[in-house]
Amino acid sequence: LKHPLEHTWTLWYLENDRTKAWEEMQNEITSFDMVEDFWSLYNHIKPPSEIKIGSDYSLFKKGILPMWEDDANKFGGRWVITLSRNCKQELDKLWLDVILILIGEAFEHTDEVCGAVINIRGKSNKISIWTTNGHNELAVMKIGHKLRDLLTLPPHNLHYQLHKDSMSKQGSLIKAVYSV
Ligand code: M7G
Repeated sequence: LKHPLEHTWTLWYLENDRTKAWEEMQNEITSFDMVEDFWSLYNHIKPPSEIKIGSDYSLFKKGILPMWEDDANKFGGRWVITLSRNCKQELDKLWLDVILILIGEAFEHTDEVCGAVINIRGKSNKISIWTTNGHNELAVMKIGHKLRDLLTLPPHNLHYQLHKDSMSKQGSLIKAVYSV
């Protein structure tokens, strides 16, 4: 007997390739809706610490593309954790914890959650949790506090950025609309 998840989730892998447009670099890997199927997938793929610099994994609710442009994301934003020089085990554990929080629906306001992304960028890796409405301050803040508590992050490490600000960013700074 398998154990169903609340939602069906899709795993995406982005491999950096300068000959392609950004959207074309996203590859849909597979979807799952059972706890046991999640673990067989997880045990079968490389952990984030082993994938190439410039790559991303994204885990989104089935039907939501891991892109700002998707209807579920276009008014949304992300809680970002920036990880500078983490050890491999810490990076992999944090990503697994984020996934388990998402698929285990450990939040109130889980309807607001779209997915999560890990960007492997060498010096500073990022893990972000994407939500659907950046102006739903109550839900966004509840999710931020829950993440901070469950992931036992030190204060002032989680910053919420609107995707519309990421889209139009000038230089590398994207303003945070909330922080916890
Ligand atoms: P990133 O990979 O999110 O972060 O964005 P990084 O700066 O740490 O590498 C890098 C670039 O990828 C952006 O400036 C965009 O050109 C492109 N990009 C990233 N995202 C998440 C999107 C997206 O959702 N849609 C589109 N069209 N381009 C994106």
